[in-house]
Amino acid sequence: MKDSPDDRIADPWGARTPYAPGAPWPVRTDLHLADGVTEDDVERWVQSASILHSNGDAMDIAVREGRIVGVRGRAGDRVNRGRLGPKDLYGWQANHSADRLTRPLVRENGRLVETDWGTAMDRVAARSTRLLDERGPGSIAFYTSGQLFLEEYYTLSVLAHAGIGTNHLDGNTRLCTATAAEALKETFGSDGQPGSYEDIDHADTIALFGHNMAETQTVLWMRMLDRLEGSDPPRLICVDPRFTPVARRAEVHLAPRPGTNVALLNALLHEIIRTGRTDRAYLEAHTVGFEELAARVEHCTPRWAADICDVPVAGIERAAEILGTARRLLSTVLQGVYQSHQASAAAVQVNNLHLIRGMLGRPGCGLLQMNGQPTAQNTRECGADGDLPGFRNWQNEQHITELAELWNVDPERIPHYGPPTHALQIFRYAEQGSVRMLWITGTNPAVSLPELARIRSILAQERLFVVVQDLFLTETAQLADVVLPAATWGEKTGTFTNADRTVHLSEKAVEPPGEARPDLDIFLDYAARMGFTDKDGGALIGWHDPESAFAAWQRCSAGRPCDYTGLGYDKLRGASGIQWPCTADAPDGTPRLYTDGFDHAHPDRCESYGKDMVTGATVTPVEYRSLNPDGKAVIKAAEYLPPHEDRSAGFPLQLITGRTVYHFHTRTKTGRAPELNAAAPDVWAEISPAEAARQGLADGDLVDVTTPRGAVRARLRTTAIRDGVVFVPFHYGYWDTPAGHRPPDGSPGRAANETTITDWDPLSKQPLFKTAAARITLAARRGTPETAAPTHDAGSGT
Ligand SMILES: Nc1nc2c(c(=O)[nH]1)N[C@H]1C(S)=C(S)[C@@H](COP(=O)(O)OP(=O)(O)OC[C@H]3O[C@@H](n4cnc5c(=O)[nH]c(N)nc54)[C@H](O)[C@@H]3O)O[C@H]1N2
Ligand SMILES: Nc1nc2c(c(=O)[nH]1)N[C@H]1C(S)=C(S)[C@@H](COP(=O)(O)OP(=O)(O)OC[C@H]3O[C@@H](n4cnc5c(=O)[nH]c(N)nc54)[C@H](O)[C@@H]3O)O[C@H]1N2
Ligand SMILES: [Mo]
Repeated sequence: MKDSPDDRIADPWGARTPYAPGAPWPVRTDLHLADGVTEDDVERWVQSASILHSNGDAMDIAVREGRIVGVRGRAGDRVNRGRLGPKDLYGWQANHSADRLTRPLVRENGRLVETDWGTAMDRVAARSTRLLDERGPGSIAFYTSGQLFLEEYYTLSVLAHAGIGTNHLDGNTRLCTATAAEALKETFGSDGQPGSYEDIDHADTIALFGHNMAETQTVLWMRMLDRLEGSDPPRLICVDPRFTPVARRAEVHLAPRPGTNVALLNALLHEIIRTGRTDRAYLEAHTVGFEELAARVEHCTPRWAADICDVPVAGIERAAEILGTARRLLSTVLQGVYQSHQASAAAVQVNNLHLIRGMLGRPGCGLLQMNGQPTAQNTRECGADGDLPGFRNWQNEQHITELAELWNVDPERIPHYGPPTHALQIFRYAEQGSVRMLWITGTNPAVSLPELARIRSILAQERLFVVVQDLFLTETAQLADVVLPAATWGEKTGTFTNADRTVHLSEKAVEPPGEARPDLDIFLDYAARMGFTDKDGGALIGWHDPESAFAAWQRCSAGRPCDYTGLGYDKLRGASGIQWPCTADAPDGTPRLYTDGFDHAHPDRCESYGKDMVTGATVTPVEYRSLNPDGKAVIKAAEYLPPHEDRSAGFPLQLITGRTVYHFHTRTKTGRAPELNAAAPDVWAEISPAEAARQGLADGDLVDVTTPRGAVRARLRTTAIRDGVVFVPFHYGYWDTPAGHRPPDGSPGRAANETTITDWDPLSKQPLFKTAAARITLAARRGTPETAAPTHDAGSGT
């Protein structure tokens, strides 16, 4: 069928195509073209995939007269079978936005002025050289993205690790899926998604933990809706303090107090063990650590958890019954788990749930420790998140030797004296003065990091040389010393990998605006200017375009869990994306990992020896080898610990932040797409009607949401959410306010991160965007003139 996108703002998921268990998901081809353009007018369709979430929805870009004029889902692709979500149907319009950066900018006498590429890149190279001479490699840091292409990350990773020789390289993936990676490493020894989207077709039970899939992976949710409306539908469990669209379809919805996931999960594990619903043979053959888990959750009864989480005992028992009797269980985990104080501990308990029930490696038995950003998987596998490329282990000398041979450098040149520096620590070093140059690519930390007043003051320091590579003059770019205009999706070629390991090729469809250049070209230019060499004096980076960069990466991935050696651009030009590992032995890719044991967890192969579940201290190689000599899955128990920031008389509420279906992050793209912008033009705050009554507030009032760090001024919406919890979307920065930038600190802002805390999960180092103590106060009654709104026009939202 074909779906007309006329009302995909009002109905983000479009028409249903129900199907039965085990049947293929029917095709539905979604299409959206600019006003007045018909399919006959399109001159070329250029292959690509979605860049506005991690689902990897394959699409063709419609081109006419050198411009993008629309998109169409690819019917043959395994991921979406032709479907697209609202952001993808409309978001491409941002490519042609009139305010794209078209020339490099440099700071002169305090102001950013246009210049040519040579001048801008010379400045970056000269500063790098001077810092290397005067202060050494530890004075240079890179903060990148989950939105560039694989070829770009690998190049950046090699130039940072072996060219500069710094350990200060991380991605905004730290804010996003660091916990997914960590949880997979803790349990399976290595990153790498066990499951497949096809598990949705087979599952009889689906559980979503802190994942508002309906709004954040709309096409995956369409697949679930089609199962729910077909014959023999799966049973759905949702764990989320809000009554999200997912919760509304769930058979059991548990709405815990934010920050209590570990207590809830321990109670579910307790019940499954108590009722004898474990798979003893599977545990025996494939795991270590079960006895400790059983002992640790012994006291975690549903009644115990009900008090902590404030959910009904019967609800926990019901969920445990469903999970305990499932025959094909699929679970997904995302930010409601990852962005809290026990993020890794909780995510690991979901892994444990699958292990004790033997629910892995078979159709329908899927575990999706989800990604968020489109190319976050590649940031991780290429080592642009600080870890070493190819999921190599910084504590394993053999892995370092492999990289050193591959790059033809001395092993000592690759920093591996300690764990990679995580993003918030990089900013801390910049604050303290040991980091003197920070190169930011494809991320907007002046809106997306916690505690924005602090981030702004760090970036604004005179002594810190800030390079920002972006499409627009973002809130972050405004604070830079050099701004490099980048080409983006549709304007450059490269590959990327979605949350279920599906690799797609995205081809260049149109020219970038003005002098904007692909990120790969910028990194290669920098490497050439810096003259990075290998130990024989040859060029460290010997590739020159996307395809040769991909080939270099294939060599690096060989023999590792994320083996790309069987792939190639030509192969990826076929009907569908392909799941890694893809090798000569598995030329069509690999639907599921761990169909036959957990060999990536072997002490010689594993990416990590694991961490302490409370402190995050690293386990030593010797300890790991004695715990898990044969490479089995590791069951790790965790004690529940309360959230770090307590509510108090002054801050009686819990603040959680997150997303709406219509916007992507700091809205640099979706805010420039008219349909999406109109659907959610300004920030709002959600509390329950009962909570509003308690606070003397009403729907539509203008309120300030205040924490010990700062305040956000927003329109109040009363919605179905736990009493005592306030939700604020984090999308709204300042670029589209009348002033275009944040006015001086002190007044309430518009960005949720004015209020969030500098604090992180001890294992994954992912910041805590989902638990802070807050209060909500009236700024102006609905309908009164807004004299008190200094920072922006607070529209009513929708
Ligand atoms: N429309 C849209 N889609 C996106 C994105 C986007 O910006 N917009 N971004 C992409 C990216 S990078 C990411 S990372 C993903 C994120 O996708 P999600 O994780 O689905 O999105 P969030 O809204 O951040 O958080 C999910 C849910 O966590 C719940 N939650 C809060 N606290 C708790 C808690 O203590 N326990 C539990 N169980 N739940 C809690 C919130 O109520 C919220 O509904 O989305 C991707 N897709
Ligand atoms: N309070 C709160 N804060 C959060 C979250 C939350 O739930 N609550 N979620 C966190 C999560 S999960 C994430 S992923 C982050 C996202 O936070 P950010 O990564 O900061 O958000 P984006 O707006 O996606 O920023 C991407 C930037 O890259 C630019 N860009 C796009 N394509 C390209 C390209 O090809 N090349 C280059 N050079 N630039 C490009 C865009 O214009 C944009 O400025 O936010 C985190 N912050
Ligand atoms: Mo994310």
